[in-house]
Amino acid sequence: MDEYQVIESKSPVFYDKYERKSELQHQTHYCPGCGHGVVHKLIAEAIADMGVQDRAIFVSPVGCSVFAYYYFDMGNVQAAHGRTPAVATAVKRSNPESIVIGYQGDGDLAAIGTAEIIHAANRGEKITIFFVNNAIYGMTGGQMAPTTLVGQSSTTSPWGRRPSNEGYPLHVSELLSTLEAPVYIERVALSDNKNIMKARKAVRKALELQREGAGFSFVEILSPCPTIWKMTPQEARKWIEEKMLAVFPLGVYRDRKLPPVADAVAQTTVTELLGLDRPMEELPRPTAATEPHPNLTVKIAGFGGQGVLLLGQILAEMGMREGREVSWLPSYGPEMRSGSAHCHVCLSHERVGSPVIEHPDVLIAMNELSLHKFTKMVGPRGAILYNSDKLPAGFAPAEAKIYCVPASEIADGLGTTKATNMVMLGALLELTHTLPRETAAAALKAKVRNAKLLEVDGHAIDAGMACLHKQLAPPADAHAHDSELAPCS
Ligand SMILES: Cc1ncc(C[n+]2csc(CCOP(=O)(O)OP(=O)(O)O)c2C)c(N)n1
Ligand code: SF4
Repeated sequence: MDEYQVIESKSPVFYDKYERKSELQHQTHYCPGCGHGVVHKLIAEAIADMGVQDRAIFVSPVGCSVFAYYYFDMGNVQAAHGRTPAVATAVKRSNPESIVIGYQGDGDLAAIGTAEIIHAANRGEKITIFFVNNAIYGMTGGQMAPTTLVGQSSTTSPWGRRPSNEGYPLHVSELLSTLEAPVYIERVALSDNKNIMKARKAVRKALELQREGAGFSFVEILSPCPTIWKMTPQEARKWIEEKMLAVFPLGVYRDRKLPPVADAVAQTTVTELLGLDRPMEELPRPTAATEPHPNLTVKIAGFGGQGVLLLGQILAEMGMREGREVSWLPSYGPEMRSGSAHCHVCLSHERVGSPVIEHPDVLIAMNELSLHKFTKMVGPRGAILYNSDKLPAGFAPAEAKIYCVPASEIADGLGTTKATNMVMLGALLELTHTLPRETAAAALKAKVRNAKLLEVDGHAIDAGMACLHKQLAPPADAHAHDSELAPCS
């Protein structure tokens, strides 16, 4: 009778087949002897034993472990380089019941992602980060990492790392343990079986703390990269023991159940932030008055000081008051005055997919430059409101209909050119009939403190409406029509 039986099994947390390549469905893409495979196994076993596979979400990095989502049969998100802690934060705060695992290499976490890890740890995000430190950039062929040892050569430090030129190795566990919020930080190593068992324990502990809702937990794992280190798997493990442990001492750097200062205010979830925790009936719905009106996209362009951005804000505010989905996307140059400024406003009955507008329904061109620059964006069914009484000489005919509204002049006549944008608002309201005049008054009242200016703004809106009205419905006697206000095209 056999004294022992060989059992080959795989954690149920891994997919049965790895679909990455048709001919490689039973093996990972990792090199023989690579630590990533071992860490994956430790995480998968812990998740299975804890019975949390259904609510576990893995956020993979950019690096050799970028394909982790081919292996873990759980929720998967692949973050941009270094952004795992930020993505994991969003995932956790959107799904507070989930177990969120961030997984990062040392290039990903300690170089391009330094800010993300520090701030996620400092906020005490209730996530777990596994930091696989192999002292090098593996995926890209062996460039120096922040954790590369002094004297260790890499493709970008072939002479060996010199502190005077490349600085010292970054000690991430020590660095994070200076912060108040983290509850658990430990450094472990995959140098031999005894240490792998310690790593196994640490992985479990970190995940268990998260399950208990404790706070930010972090495990740094010193891990072999035989390929880039140009060693056999055995030599690589030995190198960890002989070289890395001296620089990166193993041990527990933080171990507590809760952050030191008990805070009565719970972390804000994404659901709360977006107000989605209210019953559906309480969410703003389009009113009957606005329902028949179509969606509207507007681009407003001019120079700083013309109230371009404010006009966009007021439009968006009006849309919100009418129960529309809205977006307002400003863009302006570095100059406070006279630089170019424009904004995009969407007023929609559905969720706004993108705040960027390629072909606005209406372009409000507050100056000649904007007219020249943006006219081509407006299609044949669109319209342009141009701040002048006539088109510039030699202006090529446009596909869209252009209405000349001498808004600055009208506003000046009312006492201040500050109201130019409100003349344009009036013209827009008359042109589109998308939003009621009264809503403009209400939105303005909330924004403009100065009573005198508020009054002028009201007159300006009316004047803009009247100006457009004349152009839209010319009198029966065309000869009696005031040529000054005729449509430009
Ligand atoms: C924005 C951006 N910058 C740089 C890269 C190139 N790049 C890909 S992976 C990587 C570093 C990988 O090293 P590490 O995080 O240590 O992971 P390992 O491959 O060693 O597991 C770099 C610099 C990239 N993909 N994207
Ligand atoms: S290059 Fe290094 S880190 Fe990447 S898979 Fe190979 S051994 Fe692992």
